[in-house]
Amino acid sequence: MNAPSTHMAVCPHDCPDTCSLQVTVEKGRAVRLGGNPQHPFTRGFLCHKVSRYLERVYHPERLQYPLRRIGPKGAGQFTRITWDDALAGIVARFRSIAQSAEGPQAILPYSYCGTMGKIQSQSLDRRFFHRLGASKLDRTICATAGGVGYRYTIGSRTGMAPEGFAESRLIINWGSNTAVTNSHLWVLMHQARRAGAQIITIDPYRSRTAERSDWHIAPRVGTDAALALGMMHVIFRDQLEDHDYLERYAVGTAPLKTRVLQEYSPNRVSEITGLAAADIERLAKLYATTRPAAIRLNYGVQRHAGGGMAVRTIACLPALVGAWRDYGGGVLLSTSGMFPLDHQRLERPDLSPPGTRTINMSQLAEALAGELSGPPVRALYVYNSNPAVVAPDQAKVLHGLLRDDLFTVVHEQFLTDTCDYADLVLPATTQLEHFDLHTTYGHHWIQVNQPCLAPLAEAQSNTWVFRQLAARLGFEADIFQVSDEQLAREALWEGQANVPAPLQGITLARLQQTGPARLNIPDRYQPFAAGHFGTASGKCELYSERMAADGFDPLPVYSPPAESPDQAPELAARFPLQLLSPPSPHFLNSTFVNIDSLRTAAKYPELEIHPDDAEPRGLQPGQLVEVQNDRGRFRAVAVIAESVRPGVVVAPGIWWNKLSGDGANANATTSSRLADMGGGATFFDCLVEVTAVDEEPGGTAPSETLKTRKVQL
Ligand SMILES: Nc1nc2c(c(=O)[nH]1)N[C@H]1C(S)=C(S)[C@@H](COP(=O)(O)OP(=O)(O)OC[C@H]3O[C@@H](n4cnc5c(=O)[nH]c(N)nc54)[C@H](O)[C@@H]3O)O[C@H]1N2
Ligand SMILES: Nc1nc2c(c(=O)[nH]1)N[C@H]1C(S)=C(S)[C@@H](COP(=O)(O)OP(=O)(O)OC[C@H]3O[C@@H](n4cnc5c(=O)[nH]c(N)nc54)[C@H](O)[C@@H]3O)O[C@H]1N2
Ligand SMILES: [Mo]
Repeated sequence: MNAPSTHMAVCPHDCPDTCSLQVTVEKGRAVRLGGNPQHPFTRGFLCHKVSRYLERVYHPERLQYPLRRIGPKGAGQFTRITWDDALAGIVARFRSIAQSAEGPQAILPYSYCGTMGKIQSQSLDRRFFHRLGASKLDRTICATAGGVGYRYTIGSRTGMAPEGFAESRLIINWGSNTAVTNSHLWVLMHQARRAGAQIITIDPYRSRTAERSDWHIAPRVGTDAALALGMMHVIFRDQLEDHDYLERYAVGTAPLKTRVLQEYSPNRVSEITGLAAADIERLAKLYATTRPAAIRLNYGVQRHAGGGMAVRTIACLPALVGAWRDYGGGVLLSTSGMFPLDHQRLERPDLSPPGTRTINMSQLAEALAGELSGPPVRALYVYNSNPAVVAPDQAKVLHGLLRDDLFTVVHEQFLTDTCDYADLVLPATTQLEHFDLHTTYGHHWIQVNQPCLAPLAEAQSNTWVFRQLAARLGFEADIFQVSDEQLAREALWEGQANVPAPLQGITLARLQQTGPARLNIPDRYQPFAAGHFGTASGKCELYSERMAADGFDPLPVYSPPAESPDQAPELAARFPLQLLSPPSPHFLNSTFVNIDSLRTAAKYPELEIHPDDAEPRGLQPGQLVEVQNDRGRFRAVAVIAESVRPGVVVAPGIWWNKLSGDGANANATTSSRLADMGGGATFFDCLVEVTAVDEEPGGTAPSETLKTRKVQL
């Protein structure tokens, strides 16, 4: 019993890599955690965050007991209570709201991907809120704009095989910080580079990926569609297109050709993007004449008012040059659409009463302010998310969370900023303490996570809580008193006759016995080498009837950002800088900010600014600055560098408010405006001004306070 044992687990975090983990447990305690060398894609190495996962599991500030608020909202003052009291309190409040005139839709679940595991993020929780009749949550904060845009062109959420990148000769990271956010794919890109491939990165910011690429192209923020259309112009003008591929497998070539030849000359695109016309020419020619040519298309492109259209447009490029014909060619946005789990059975959307409203999670600010249609939100149940920190228009979100007539429950591993506003805080298990089933959005493997530790103190898993609440509300035992393992079997279609082909033969028992399993797809997976797109026409839709029916331009077009000097000159006169706030390499969204070793590595909230913008503002390196617009303000330490285009500033995140200067992070300035498609968030479409903060004479300089700020919980 006391001999060390080794267990297989899965990294739960929101990242395309979904690494396979190996954990050594000795006397009930995890003593080592590393990558599983047997996993063919994640191959035994971990990022520097997750290799410190045990610092999270055994952190002295892990939540251990349910807590009830005793101070004002936002103050984070709590007293310990029992689970019985906590559950009874939730049930009483949910019941009284459901029975009131406002009804159960006044209850709003709020969750995202604190864990990506299907069971702890997307199973009994969904059943519970559906059965309760609560408002539904549209989970738009990350990927929906691009998801919808991509589907218009391609017809599914499928793309080239990630392994194929090792054989590419030209690789474009388009709005993708691959070296940081998808490190196992980056390794394959380097394998290709050693074999002679060129790596290009398109990003207004010299990210770590851009720094390590052969060519960094830095367009103006939110102008990617124009760049892609300029490439198409050159390709058609110089007859570099793949006629045969287009003829067989695409629709709309002729109108697209006419549009790009007439409207998107390199000179016009140069004006929009700020790139030299010669660079646009060179990029187009390289892309059209190098095979295989791969595009890693990621989130940087999507988080703008025109983000959906940008993704839809870039996704047309491989068809133009026939890149899909090659293994190692095409575009990869996400592999998430390749795992056909039985979501209907798992989530039971049929339990939700017809006509139940849906609230867009990117508009939490509006929802809490009572600005959306339907009853006001009276109760908020947060799990797997930290909205006080990650949601846009933060001041308004926090204002809503302060409402005394709002009943807020937060299920968490740590006392996050969101917890500070809760009426009840519930302690959550970590990945080593609960069961889960994992698909992924970055490769083709499915895995099971077996718990190897007993839950810490009174921590409980998400599904445990929903089972308890369901029982107390008298919900059907056959739907709710179901084990995590049984839920996994249901997700895998076990016992059903019509198992989708990619999942045939993949059972929970097999995953438990033999570890990660690859979907049943060909070894050298090439989805569109010979057409077979998922669109209505079965072809790559350069022209899309569906888009026309949905009120969009049916052809690719440049759809500008909402907040840019070109688009909003009056706003830009007051707030002339475009703010990007992508994740810091040391954090995973807001997860890990409270891990001392990682926060020390990230130092303090920084703002990278170009010397041409720093100089007229009188900024010195290392100086404390305030970043602001009409929505709010936050503080950071200035880093003056040519790592950003003039006119662009970058604040890596996502810092906890209470571990930042003045208690706010970059989301104090971001807007809850939605993208053109999928109701997506527009974090990177944000104009701000930056000013120096005077250091206090005599006292500790504010920048020093910010730099030395420690966890104060
Ligand atoms: N280490 C780490 N890894 C992560 C995460 C993390 O927090 N930390 N988060 C995970 C999650 S949830 C996600 S969604 C993914 C995100 O993965 P990525 O999309 O790779 O990450 P981002 O850093 O959000 O955006 C990528 C780049 O887009 C750039 N960008 C911003 N605006 C534009 C634009 O208009 N055009 C172009 N071309 N580029 C632009 C940004 O400067 C940034 O460098 O990463 C996942 N992996
Ligand atoms: N300014 C700006 N804002 C952004 C972004 C950006 O790039 N810039 N990125 C956006 C993107 S892409 C995303 S995906 C979102 C991410 O937003 P979130 O999904 O909210 O991600 P995290 O900040 O990592 O918070 C997840 C929380 O879940 C908790 N958790 C982990 N496991 C469990 C569990 O098993 N049970 C429970 N109950 N809790 C658990 C963690 O402790 C953590 O506090 O942020 C968005 N916000
Ligand atoms: Mo995300």
